[in-house]
Amino acid sequence: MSMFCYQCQETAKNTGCTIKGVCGKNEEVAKLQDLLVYAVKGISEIVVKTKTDAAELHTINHEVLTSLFITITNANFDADAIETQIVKVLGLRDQLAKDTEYNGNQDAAVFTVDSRESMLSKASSVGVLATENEDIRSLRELIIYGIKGLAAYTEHAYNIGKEDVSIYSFIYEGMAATLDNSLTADDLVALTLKTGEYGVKGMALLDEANTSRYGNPEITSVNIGVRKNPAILISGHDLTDMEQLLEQTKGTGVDVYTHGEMLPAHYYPAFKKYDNFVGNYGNSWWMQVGEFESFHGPILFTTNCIVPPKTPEVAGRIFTTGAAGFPGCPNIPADENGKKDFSAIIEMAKKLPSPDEIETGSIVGGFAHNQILALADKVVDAVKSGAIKKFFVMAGCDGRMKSREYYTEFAKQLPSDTIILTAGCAKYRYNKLELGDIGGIPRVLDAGQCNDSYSLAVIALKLKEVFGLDDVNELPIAYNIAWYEQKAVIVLLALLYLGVKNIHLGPTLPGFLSPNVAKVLVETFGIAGIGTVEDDIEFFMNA
Ligand code: SF4
Ligand code: SF3
Repeated sequence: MSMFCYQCQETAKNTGCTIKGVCGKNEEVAKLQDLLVYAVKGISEIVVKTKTDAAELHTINHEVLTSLFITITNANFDADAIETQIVKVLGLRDQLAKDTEYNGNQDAAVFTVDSRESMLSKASSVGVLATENEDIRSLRELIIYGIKGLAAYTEHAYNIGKEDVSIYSFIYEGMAATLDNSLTADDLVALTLKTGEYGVKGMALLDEANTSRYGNPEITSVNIGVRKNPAILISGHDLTDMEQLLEQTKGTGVDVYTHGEMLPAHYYPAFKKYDNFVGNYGNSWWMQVGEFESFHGPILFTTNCIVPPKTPEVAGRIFTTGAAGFPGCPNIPADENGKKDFSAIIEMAKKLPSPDEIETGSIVGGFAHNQILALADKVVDAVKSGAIKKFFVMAGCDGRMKSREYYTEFAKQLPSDTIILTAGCAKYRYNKLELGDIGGIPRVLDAGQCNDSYSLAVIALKLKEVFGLDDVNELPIAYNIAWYEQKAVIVLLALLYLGVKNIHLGPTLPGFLSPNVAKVLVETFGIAGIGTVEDDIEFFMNA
């Protein structure tokens, strides 16, 4: 077996990618990512064993976030960039060991490598399969994937200047625990819930960072057509990149469009002032194949999800920044103040044709917690009068599997007295359907990016309070969540931590859940997969 990865929903046969990733990740990249995760475990071991205060580790904290983010599905396919990060992290690890007088011998904290070859060879013995017991392996990976998602959200908050040292301390605790052979399955289940607790903290921190800097998302109609100017497409989740791109393009005659998970940027008041911020082009991440061709202008990836470009023409227009990377595509660095120079992208845009129109019209979103709570009276009245029977939280990810048509069909067949609460790229499966409204409340309420699932939790907790209920599960809310990558894992763990039960997860249950771990999740939390649209709607409506 040349590689092993089972961290995402598209993993081969739902058991593991072993020759090449379904995502396009090759063996070399997969192994280097395994080694980078292992190096982070080594740093974590040193921090935990020497009881070092994370507040003193500024550079290391940030590099740990970036390293974990790099290993998220579809974030970085660039072996050279990952090797550079490994070298950097090992240097920091060794300096930390010296400074803290670490005298342990945990391999992750002490191993050395001196070439690409030695890295690949080392990686072969430290990947996912290094843990032999399949239940322990499953729980360790569940924790690591949750932490990867947490690291991504924490990195976005960091970029806005918001930090919470307790999150870094937890990341070290959690990553170090995955090396600790004395921990039992029960210990790891407890740590899984703790990961969810920090998931809530991380999403709350990012929410605070985004809204304090860019204002509270508000109801917004987003244009999905095009204008005739040259243009740049920006994808991913990082709003500081969004801000800098808008600042640098204003007055240049170059328009800016969002793709995929960047769509919710339109909902923030701070970005509405830019005349060249035109709209959203296309759909969710996997539709970039095709949509990037007809866009014609340069594309900036601020995070996942990158699909390896099919033609050199498209590849030649792709730029990355932050943790994102693709071989041959420039990665635009930040200076010590976080400033990035996007002039190369802007100059390229000026020489290229304007985008082809692929749709016209608009979509409506911006229903994050502040906006929904402003409408709370209306929502509560509609529930009391019976105009709204049930809410369906359908947050999460989209993906290319045909089985995801389930979500479009599910949205179409839901009774007209139900409301869909969404966040993340999952929304593209139904956000352009004509589902109407209930007394002026649209039937699809988009809170924003996947991290804005936090908003949906805040809304649920608020409704619980308004209706005077003891348990969030007594609300007329059903959870039918679509997952793909590790950010969805932290969203799921956060919901479990908040006490939400009976979440249905699809289109398949994670391949990394061993039968026993899956059983614990089913028995303790009522987690279930999906069935047919008809059966599931009937089940949810009668639950
Ligand atoms: Fe396979 Fe997903 Fe891992 Fe890519 S990220 S190698 S598709 S499991
Ligand atoms: Fe989508 Fe990749 Fe997960 Fe942020 S962009 S939700 S899949």
